[in-house]
Amino acid sequence: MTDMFSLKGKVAWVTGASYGIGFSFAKAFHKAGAVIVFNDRGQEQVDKGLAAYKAEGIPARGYVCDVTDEAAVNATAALIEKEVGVVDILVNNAGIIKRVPMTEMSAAEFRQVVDVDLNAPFIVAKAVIPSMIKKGAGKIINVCSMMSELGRETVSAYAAAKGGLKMLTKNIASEYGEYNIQCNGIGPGYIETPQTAPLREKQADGSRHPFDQFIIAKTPAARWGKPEDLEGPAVFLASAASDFVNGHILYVDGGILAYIGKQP
Ligand code: NAP
Ligand code: GCO
Repeated sequence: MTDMFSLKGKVAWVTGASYGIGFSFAKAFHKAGAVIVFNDRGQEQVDKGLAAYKAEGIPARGYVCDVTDEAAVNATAALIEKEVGVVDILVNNAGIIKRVPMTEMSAAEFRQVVDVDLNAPFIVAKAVIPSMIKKGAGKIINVCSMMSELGRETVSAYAAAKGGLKMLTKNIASEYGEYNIQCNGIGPGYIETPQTAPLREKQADGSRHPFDQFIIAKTPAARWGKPEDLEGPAVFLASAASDFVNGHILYVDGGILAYIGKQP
């Protein structure tokens, strides 16, 4: 039974994985036997990531690549294939958020978020699919969000991008399923990472941030998620255990999407 969750001999590329959720995906894939490849925007971030992986005993390969730069992505994909091997598992993890009321957000800011969170997953998936087709198999996991299903104040660009990423996931599944490529999404709930740190900052009086309290009340598990909570679901979607799962968004949210929220 455990063999179907093995990633032994697989090359896994996790984008934007120097830290945060991507780092946890990579750690889990390593534990399951995969060879880890990651990228980040600058050499400094890549070096920090390499040091972090080394500290965990993970011989990861790091590449400098801005995922919004199509030429850089194509060059990096070719270099990975030459230096490491065909990418068997791609996780489109790199992402940004800008929390600005829509009427105060510039079109340039909106485009920047969509560029990283939606256009880049298209670019990177397009770069690896041809070799997956030649190999006869592949796994693509797009990191979606609660905002693939829900809106909230100040995250219009992010929600639009993550909603689009949900549909891009379904379309890649539809277009390339016949080549034994499975494309699924993983939708983390509210996870404790640098990206959500502003939402969890302690107040001046030492009390919890109002949004922190809100998420606790909205989550049946009554806690924020940790990146480690995503490791099992990610290995499932990256492994043979999910070979007949395609176009699915697996929400790992402690139950937020199922729950009206605790009565105040
Ligand atoms: P994070 O801590 O902000 O990390 C994001 C990573 O993406 C960083 O390594 C960042 O590198 C990299 N990145 C950003 N723009 C990039 C670009 N243009 N090219 C290459 N790398 C880039 O975020 P996180 O919380 O780990 O989130 C990871 C993914 O999960 C994102 O897609 C996010 O939307 C999604 N997500 C997060 C949560 C949550 O609650 N945290 C929940 C649902 C979904 P730099 O250091 O260079 O910026
Ligand atoms: C926010 C948060 C969320 C999380 C995540 C939830 O401001 O609402 O940053 O967007 O990052 O995407 O699934």
